[in-house]
Amino acid sequence: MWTERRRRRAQLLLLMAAAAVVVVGSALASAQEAALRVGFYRATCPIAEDVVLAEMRLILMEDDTLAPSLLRMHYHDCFVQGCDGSIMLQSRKGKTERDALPNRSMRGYDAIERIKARLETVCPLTVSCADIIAMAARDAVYLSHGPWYDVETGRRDGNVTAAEYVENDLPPPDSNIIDVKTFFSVKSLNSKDIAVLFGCHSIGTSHCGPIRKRLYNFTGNMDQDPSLDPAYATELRKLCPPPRPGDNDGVPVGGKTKVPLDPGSNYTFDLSYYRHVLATGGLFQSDGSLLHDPVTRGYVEKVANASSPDEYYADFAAAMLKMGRTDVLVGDLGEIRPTCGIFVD
Ligand code: HEM
Ligand SMILES: *[C@@H]1O[C@H](CO)[C@@H](O)[C@H](O)[C@H]1NC(C)=O
Ligand SMILES: *[C@@H]1O[C@H](CO)[C@@H](O)[C@H](O)[C@H]1NC(C)=O
Ligand SMILES: *[C@@H]1O[C@H](CO)[C@@H](O)[C@H](O)[C@H]1NC(C)=O
Ligand SMILES: *[C@@H]1O[C@H](CO)[C@@H](O)[C@H](O)[C@H]1NC(C)=O
Ligand SMILES: CC(=O)N[C@H]1CO[C@H](CO)[C@@H](O)[C@@H]1O
Repeated sequence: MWTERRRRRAQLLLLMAAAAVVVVGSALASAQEAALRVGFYRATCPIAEDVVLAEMRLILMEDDTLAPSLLRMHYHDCFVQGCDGSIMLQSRKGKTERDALPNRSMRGYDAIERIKARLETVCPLTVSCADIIAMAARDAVYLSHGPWYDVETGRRDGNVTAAEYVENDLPPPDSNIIDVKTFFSVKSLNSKDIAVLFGCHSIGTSHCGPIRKRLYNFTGNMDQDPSLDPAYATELRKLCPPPRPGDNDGVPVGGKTKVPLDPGSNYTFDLSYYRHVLATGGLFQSDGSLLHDPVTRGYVEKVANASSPDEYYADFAAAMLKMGRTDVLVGDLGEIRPTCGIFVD
């Protein structure tokens, strides 16, 4: 229902981005990258990262399902309007990123606000919401038994947001590899980055909504996606019953049931996501799409067979830093607010 229109918009955005690169390009990009750095708060708030990690431990002790949610939040923040904390902004008129369709399954806003409140007591008006989201994502991976990496900081917060940006910037779960590559290349992320970052789906769950189509009405003839392993599909159909009339429009998340993205190890950040995709075709069509391109498929096979996670973890750190540099506000741009979820209208 949404892919075609969004694909065309993404292609247009890609052309515009290419044009912009030619005009202002490298000067701006390198100025932005230069301002983000590991340990940005070393002088102004040396305990910032310790406070975030300590608070994250408490938050996840109360609800460990928030780890994947907070990792996902960094991806959504970065892809929509840059990593500028704008995912936290609220609107009385229902017009922000928080109000958009993919956000109906987004969680963790209170956790970010809680970390921000702690930081305001120790270093008032110093640490941006965008950086808190980036640090929380890193800590979420680490506390899910994944790798630690040095996170870059120095982002400032934006106050511009719109629900429609979300639809334009985030690929939908029924994307094929061409769509995925188009959306990611707008953010200067290449095929390897895609294959690496999709490993985020090693933790967390999905509602039934995003997979209903591939289970029950793949081509519109009440059929099942043939690229999905039949045994896995049977298991998913048990968890996610057929949609009732109106479900696809009225209840985008598709009920309360949640299914693991990486069955068997959904709260452990590890390499099993890649074995899962190879064996079953993955939960979303976008996960399975990794198998339909030589570069991404080669990467999936390599990681699935890896005897040690070290190389993947190094790739993951590099790709997360790259994603974390997307359209950031640095220097005099943006602002540092006392709270993150301010109302913009
Ligand atoms: C084509 C790209 C992607 C698509 C289509 C996609 C789609 C989705 C969907 C539909 C969900 C389930 C939401 C729900 O119903 O609850 C989800 C969950 C998740 N996504 Fe992605 N995603 C993509 C890329 C990424 C990337 C690059 C990351 C990390 C950097 C990421 C991290 C996560 C995590 C951790 C969850 C679990 C959230 C939770 O348990 O609350 N995703 N994704
Ligand atoms: C199946 O898909 C077709 C084509 O998109 C649509 O017209 C039909 O209403 C769908 N059926 C159900 C039960 O969702
Ligand atoms: C995986 O997710 C499902 C659904 O949320 C949950 O019931 C199950 O306990 C999780 N498994 C693990 C190993 O945490
Ligand atoms: C890696 O995995 C693929 C798919 O399971 C398999 O065909 C291939 O032989 C494996 N390669 C190595 C080097 O183990
Ligand atoms: C957004 O931030 C700019 C400064 O960065 C400020 O001038 C403007 O008033 C802010 N707008 C809103 C709606 O808060
Ligand atoms: C968590 C959150 O802010 N969810 C919002 C997503 O969008 C719907 C529809 O606009 C809002 O009602 C939710 O509050």
